[in-house]
Amino acid sequence: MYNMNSLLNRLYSVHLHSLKSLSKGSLTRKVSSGLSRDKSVPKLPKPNARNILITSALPYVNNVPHLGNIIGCVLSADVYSRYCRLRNYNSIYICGTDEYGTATETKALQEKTSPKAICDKYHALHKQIYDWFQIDFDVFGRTTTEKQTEITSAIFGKLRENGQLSERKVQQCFCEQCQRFLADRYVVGTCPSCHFGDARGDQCDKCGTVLDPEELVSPKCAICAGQASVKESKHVFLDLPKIKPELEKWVEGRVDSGEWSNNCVRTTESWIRDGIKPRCITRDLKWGTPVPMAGYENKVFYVWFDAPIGYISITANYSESWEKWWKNPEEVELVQFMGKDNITFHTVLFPSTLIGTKENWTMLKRLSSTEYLNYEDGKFSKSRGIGVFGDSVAGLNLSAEVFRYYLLSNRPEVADSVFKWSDLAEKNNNELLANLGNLFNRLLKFVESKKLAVIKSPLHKAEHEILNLAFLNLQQYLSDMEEIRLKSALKTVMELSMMCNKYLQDSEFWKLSKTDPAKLNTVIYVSCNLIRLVSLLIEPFLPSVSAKVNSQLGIVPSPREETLLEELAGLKNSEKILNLLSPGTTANNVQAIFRSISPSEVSDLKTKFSGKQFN
Ligand code: 2FM
Ligand code: ZN
Repeated sequence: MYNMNSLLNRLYSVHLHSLKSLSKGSLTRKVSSGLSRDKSVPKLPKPNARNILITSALPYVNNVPHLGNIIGCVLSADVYSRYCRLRNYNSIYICGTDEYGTATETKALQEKTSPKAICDKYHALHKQIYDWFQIDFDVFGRTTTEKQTEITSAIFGKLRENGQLSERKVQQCFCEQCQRFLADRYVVGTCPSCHFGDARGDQCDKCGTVLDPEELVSPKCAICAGQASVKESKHVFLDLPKIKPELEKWVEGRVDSGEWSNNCVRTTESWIRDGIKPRCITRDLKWGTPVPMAGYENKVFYVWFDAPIGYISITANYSESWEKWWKNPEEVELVQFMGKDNITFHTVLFPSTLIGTKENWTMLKRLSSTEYLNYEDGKFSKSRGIGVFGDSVAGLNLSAEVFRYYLLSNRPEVADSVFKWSDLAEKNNNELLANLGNLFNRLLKFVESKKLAVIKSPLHKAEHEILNLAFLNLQQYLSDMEEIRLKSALKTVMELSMMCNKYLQDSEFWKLSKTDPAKLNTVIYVSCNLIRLVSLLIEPFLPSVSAKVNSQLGIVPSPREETLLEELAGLKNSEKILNLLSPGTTANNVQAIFRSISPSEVSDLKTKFSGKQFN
């Protein structure tokens, strides 16, 4: 549980600087309307609005995502996207499945079907899993579309026109046994840089070096473990050294803005220093985006060349006016979420492709990356049945809120973190149930059972204190969310909830109807409004918890409610928090939102996901 003193210190240390910059942004910005969540009408950038284009790394279609994948991108981006909507920013959240490549071809062979059928099946599975986790995309598309071919061809054409491409014969890994050229990830061997013995052909998981498979020492076929031989094949290369000066200028600007994390800056700079050489962008494969060039009929684009173009083509399938998002750097902020192994593809390779076209693309502004989430004492492994995968959560009698809360409060923001069932249960019991659930349930049950209502009432010392703390807490939350420090923002809301619990406990509200009815009115007035505040701030993290609390308070969705956070961000003093609820608000149909998780459940869950289900 929390320590009250350290909590107060943390709140009081909110820098004046961040308060000023926040209020400057929020008070002067024109609030645009666009309140409806009607997804059939695509959103487009608007003048004088903050237009934010949010993407989550496109998950590989052939993998069932595990909890680490979910917190790594789609869930983190969802929280930020929900926050942006509450601030009435004009944002869209784009994601979809990354469907091309050998992995899909291999899966199709395993399942005795076509790559297309694999993509259809697993795209639907991904969508179902993300729906369960309440991930609210504006569009969840896929990369195997005509628009993808069209836009990739156009980008390729521009690169060619601008002399950014060259052709070379390359020696390439070939498996005699499988009789096929091996895609990068299907070659394994020793990393030439750190000598790790199990490096993949595209990247070493140990030292992070981006590799070409021929660079591996003793390369082997990852499918049949046979020795990989090397054969000659002709390929197209993107001339990164030629693009380097412009890329460096752009990266410097981004680094100076302070909007990239240290990890992101370090990884990018070291790659630019050591890794800038012509990069092969075609492959000997069938399942991919065709290369529009004579002599390349049997080849396709390298997945890491065309997958990021997927962000653009998915947007293009959402709206014909996609260029208003993607070729509009003056008006659009591009914010991208991903796991740490994806950083250089988004800060070097994709930006170089865009720069090379000499067109006016919307370039990456802010990147939020995560480290890895491990599982209990090791790693998630679908094949060994270790860890929790998205297709097995629905039947566990645990709500999406519990997973969202645990994953977000344990988000591997600056270092790897570990999923532990005992920890999940502890956080559920001590934080969700004993802190947040207690605040909502205890007070609202009391208001309902005593038939009380919110009445404007005089404030005393305790009320001024808690409102001032809530105001500081709100500023801290806003500054965290703007900087995408999601874990810290969530902690801030939980601290606010704890302070409200303390205020209520100190008021001894349960005795007041007899001893001091006027004070009871004050306590109900203040604490119900504070509950509304907590429920609003928790909404990006736990949307259905918020919806339940709102429904118990009789709040119906309305334009004001949908963007209430923008109104709050403009407040200059704490007493305005008391305008959140209309006078006369009551509580109805109050029910507990959380339940306790017992030690025996923990032990059953641990056994179930320890790989034993396959024994
Ligand atoms: O690492 C991955 O899961 C990739 N499928 C991410 C692609 S992100 C984007 F570039 F498409
Ligand atoms: Zn092989």
